[in-house]
Amino acid sequence: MAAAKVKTLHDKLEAIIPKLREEKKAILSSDGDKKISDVTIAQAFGGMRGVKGMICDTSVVEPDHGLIIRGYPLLKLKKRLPEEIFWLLITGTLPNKNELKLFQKQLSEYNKVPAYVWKVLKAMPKSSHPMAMLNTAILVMQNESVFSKKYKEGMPKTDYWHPALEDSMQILGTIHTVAAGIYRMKYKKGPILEPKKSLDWGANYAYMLGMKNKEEVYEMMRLYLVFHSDHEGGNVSANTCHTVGSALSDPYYSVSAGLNGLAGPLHGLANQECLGWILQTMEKFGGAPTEKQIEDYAWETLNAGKVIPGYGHAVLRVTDPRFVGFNQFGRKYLKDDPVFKTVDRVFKVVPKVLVKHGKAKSPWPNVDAGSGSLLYHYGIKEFEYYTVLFSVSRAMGMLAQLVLNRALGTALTRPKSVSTEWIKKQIK
Ligand code: CMX
Repeated sequence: MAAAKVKTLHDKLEAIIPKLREEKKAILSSDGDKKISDVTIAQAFGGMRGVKGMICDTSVVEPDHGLIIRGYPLLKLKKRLPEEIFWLLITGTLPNKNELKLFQKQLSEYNKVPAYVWKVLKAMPKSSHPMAMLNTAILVMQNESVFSKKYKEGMPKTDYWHPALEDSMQILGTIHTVAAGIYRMKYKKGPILEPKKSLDWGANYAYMLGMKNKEEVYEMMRLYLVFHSDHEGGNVSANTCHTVGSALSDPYYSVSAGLNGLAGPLHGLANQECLGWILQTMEKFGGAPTEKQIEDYAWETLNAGKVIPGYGHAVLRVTDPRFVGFNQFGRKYLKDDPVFKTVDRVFKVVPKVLVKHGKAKSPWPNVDAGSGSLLYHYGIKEFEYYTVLFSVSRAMGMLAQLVLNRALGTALTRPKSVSTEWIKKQIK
């Protein structure tokens, strides 16, 4: 019997896209006029929370279960490589061993960061936030976009996904090198390192950051990159990338735009704020605080009109499985670390405080509550950098969604806004 042909990611998509197009066409023609959502005035004023108005197939976030990637509850994927997750997000199935190997090889062929990127980064003010540096780097690389070039030359709509995938490979092939370079440049950690052929994508990122060369560190980094990869389509970064991409802006424009959203304190920046909050409690109480001290500090934060970072969520109503996964890792490898101990103790105290406070719809920890303590333990102490790590991972979800959207001819995003006057007339 002949051996099964090893498929590239491109081959695999080429085989499934016609079926996805047919499926969409059939649904629209038989049931296109069926209603899936109503919108209240409160939702229109309230960030459209809960309004079902877009399609995203890469993952779903169930309020009671958290992230499910293509049918896999997240914790079932915790031993997988980020490269496998990208493949899963975009195709709906995990790659087999040979497909993975070939994909890793192909991805590593896209690893050249153009020299002008480093020049631009070096020219930025020393005080620039590392997220501003990462987003600038991706935006300036727009110069490489094959999608833009092919669009200018003229290509049929059905072909959009080919150059979108190629740009995505280029972004994923370089984003970890750029992100690590930013870290080393900004925090004076020594020369910028190039990826090693022998390492996978996640391990390479840890290596290029200059983290200790050991399997435990690589395991943490892979876990971090898998856990942050996607969170369905409506969150600020994914939704922004989706909207910008719907105007047929290329993947560089779209991902950079999405990451600008991730840089907000209510979204990805919360992980920097969260570790800051943990360290403040430790500083205030001279080491890992007691449960009572944490409770007092939580109330002090809330009474000052601030949020407790890392807690609450727009969709989730249970402890985020991503927090659970990081917590399990922490208990295995760093249970005596004072920062990790504090995170663990905060988890015991803060949900009760938030319930008493009575505002947050979810008192439970989200992804950002625990991830920082792992990074801190392994030597990444500059916590304003943490959202960059989140970004390297989230680029996978945004790009997977974008390629699928170009393949399926997703329409230009254009919801209808209404004025307050219009609302007042409706009420009358
Ligand atoms: N601490 C204090 N108050 C909180 C809170 C928290 N952790 N979480 C929610 N609330 C408050 C809200 O500020 C809101 O107050 P107002 O009515 O005065 O505006 C009220 O509770 C209701 O909010 P909600 O419906 O429960 O939550 P939202 O969907 O509006 O916001 C989120 C969700 C994540 C922005 C919010 O829970 C928050 O600010 N958490 C802290 C920041 C954070 O951890 N962000 C990271 C989220 C994960 C990510 O995207 O990366």
